Amino acid sequence: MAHCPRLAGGDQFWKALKHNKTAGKHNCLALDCFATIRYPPCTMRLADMRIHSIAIADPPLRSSYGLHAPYALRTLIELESDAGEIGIAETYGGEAQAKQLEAVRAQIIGTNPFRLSGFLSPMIEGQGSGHARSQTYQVPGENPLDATTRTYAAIEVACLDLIGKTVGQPVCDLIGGRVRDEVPFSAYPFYKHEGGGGEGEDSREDEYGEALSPEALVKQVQRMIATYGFTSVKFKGGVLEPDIEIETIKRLYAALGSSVPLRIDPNSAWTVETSVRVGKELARELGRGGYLEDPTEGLENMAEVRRRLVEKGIETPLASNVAVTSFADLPRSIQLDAVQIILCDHHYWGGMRQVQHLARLAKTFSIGMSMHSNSHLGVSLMAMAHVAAATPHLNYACDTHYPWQSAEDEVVLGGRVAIKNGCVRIPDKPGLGVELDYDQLARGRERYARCNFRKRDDEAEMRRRVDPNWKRILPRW
Ligand code: GKR
Ligand code: MG
Repeated sequence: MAHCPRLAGGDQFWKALKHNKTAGKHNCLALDCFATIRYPPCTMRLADMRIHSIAIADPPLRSSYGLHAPYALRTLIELESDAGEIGIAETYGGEAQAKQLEAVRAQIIGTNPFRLSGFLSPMIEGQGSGHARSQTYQVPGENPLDATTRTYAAIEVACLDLIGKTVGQPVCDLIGGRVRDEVPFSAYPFYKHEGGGGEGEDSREDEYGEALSPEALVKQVQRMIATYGFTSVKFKGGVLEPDIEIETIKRLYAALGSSVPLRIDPNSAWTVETSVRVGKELARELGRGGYLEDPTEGLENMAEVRRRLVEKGIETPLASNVAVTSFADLPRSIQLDAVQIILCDHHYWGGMRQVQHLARLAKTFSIGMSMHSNSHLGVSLMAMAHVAAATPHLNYACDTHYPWQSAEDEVVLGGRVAIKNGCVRIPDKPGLGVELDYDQLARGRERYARCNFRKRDDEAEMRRRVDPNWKRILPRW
């Protein structure tokens, strides 16, 4: 598999090193000395791509988009090199995503994974910007305008995993080197209906129970913290009357104390007026490392909320993963001071290196960085952890839906990735540090084949399960 002396290891490597020393080039074994050894070009090629559409049980979580279906859809991809090494990635699911990946097969097979991002670079920006491109009206993963960035990102992660496994380095160290070994994530409570996800005999245990009141929400968070040790909380609002959500945050603050940063994210459900009112009423609770995420729709409205809060002496930052979803959104957002924290996400920003570029820009303009998530398994969690580990300017704990998924659905060999003290540790292994469990993957594929879902549609699910007349209205309050 290895085409250079160092990769080949053993005799070839030591001979090359000895030769260099004899030639007077080096007299020590430091790793950087290897750079001057002349390597034959790497001839690794991608021999195969396998695309696995899977369904994973998902509890009935609520947001302003509607209701989560009993199954969330994900796609796992495997890129196999001509030497039989396999790189993996996880991304959004359903029919459209699988087709997008299938469509680039011909461009990928036979190419060198070290150079792949160059070949595919026209895909990296996606199309358009602003409302049409945003996640204001479309749930993440379903907007056709970022289809190419999502597809590119999945290929990039699988290539990096493959390269990491080939050269024996963790992905975070390939993309610039880690600045942290442990990546902090925050608890991600949702109002939810009864049920643990899945259907019929394939139903999951309802670990957290129904939570449709401030009291129940606080219990949900306490349970999550007891299990995972999270030290910050991102609460999904935009579901109940704003006064109930204000009450929920106040109770969380009373229960957890001022040292636990709190965030609320109603996914654009509020008017400017309501957003300003919530910002004022929660000035203390959302301070100290917390934030107000996408309270209202669009950059202009966000800027107006910011201006009116600052006028009142309230500095709570506004965060976004809804209004700012591409590089093309940055100039306007910066000009208006609409968003003070961007939630990055390699899955739709065009991969890990685009997230690193974004972080550099954010730092230049004194914008904070956090990370967004959607329902996902361990392969995505590890990719998120690797890019977070190698992004110095990521100054808020990342989101993760991981506590909402169950061991029965995990496709990582050895089971679920551990979250301890609220953190994911970068494993001392090459690539992403995880492998696929092929039996579990097959179960995920069977579930996909059995279930009727082929795209995420929270609005339809809300009508099916809760209220036949429900419509997403923005702003609702
Ligand atoms: O899982 O329902 C959900 C969330 O609302 C999700 O779709 C959002 O993308 O987590 C997200 C967010 O921060 O906006
Ligand atoms: Mg959000």
